[in-house]
Amino acid sequence: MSRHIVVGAAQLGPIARDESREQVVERMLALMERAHQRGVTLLVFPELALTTFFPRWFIEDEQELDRFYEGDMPGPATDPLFAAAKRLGIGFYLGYAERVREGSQVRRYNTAILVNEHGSLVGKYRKVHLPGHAEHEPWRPFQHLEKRYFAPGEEGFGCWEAFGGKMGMALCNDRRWPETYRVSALQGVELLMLGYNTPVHYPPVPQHDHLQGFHNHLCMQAGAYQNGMWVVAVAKAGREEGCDLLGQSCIIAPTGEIVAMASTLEDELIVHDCDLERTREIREHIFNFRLHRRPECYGVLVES
Ligand code: ING
Repeated sequence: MSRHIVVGAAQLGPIARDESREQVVERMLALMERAHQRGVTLLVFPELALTTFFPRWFIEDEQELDRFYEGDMPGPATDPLFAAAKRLGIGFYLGYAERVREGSQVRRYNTAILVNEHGSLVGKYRKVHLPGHAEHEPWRPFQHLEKRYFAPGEEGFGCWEAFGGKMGMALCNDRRWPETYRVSALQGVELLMLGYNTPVHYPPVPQHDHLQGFHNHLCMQAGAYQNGMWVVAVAKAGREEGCDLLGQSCIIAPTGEIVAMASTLEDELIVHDCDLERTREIREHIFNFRLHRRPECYGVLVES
């Protein structure tokens, strides 16, 4: 028995600070059309896919900062994505900066949504692990102000029935934390999708710069194997506003094998026919949680 889903990873090259959402959506629609020609039914876009990675700057002007957030989803610029999803029968994951009014408060999140092949919103995820810092640190060649520009997601990791299976979502730094995969797998997630914007240069520890590609795949291959799940990881890549972002978007099988990987730092589509039933090879054997897992020994994991 197999349960196939043809998945596409739609890597995006650099997005300029002054590039309009309409221009970016045009690029995404071109990738969606190509994905359609290849039989894709689920297309994964990067984190913060509609704009340049603005946390690299210290932006004091509130209005200037707000330019990078979406108030409505879908909104005028993203409606064409939802319409294309419906027309082509392709669902998608989209990462974006969300601005939402909660009572009298305005809250800002690093968010991803899952839209099904009918163009309907299936789920929303708000980034749990925010990296970087909250105050301006002028010593850095560029900032990483996610702790300033976003509130951490409070709902944690979810599981959504769609595309004939159980789907999970994460964002960027989440992929470095083993809890992301385990919490998702314990809810039954068979395919975890995530977008990332990863500067190759990491100012606090520059001696690790040459390891960024290794660490990127190490975390996700381990997470996939140890939890018997597919992982689809999609970069915003290339030299964006003078900052080199890691590429190497990939699709990883529950065995931990990379079955497809991008080879450019541009807009690039990679595709793989994922059999969701293959999660059973791992979950019914080596990592059979019911038979082998010892939660009574792991208490320290959930102490703060
Ligand atoms: N970016 C980076 C990431 O976790 C980072 C932050 C870069 C951490 C390099 C460690 C090394 O991939 C985001 N957006 O989380």
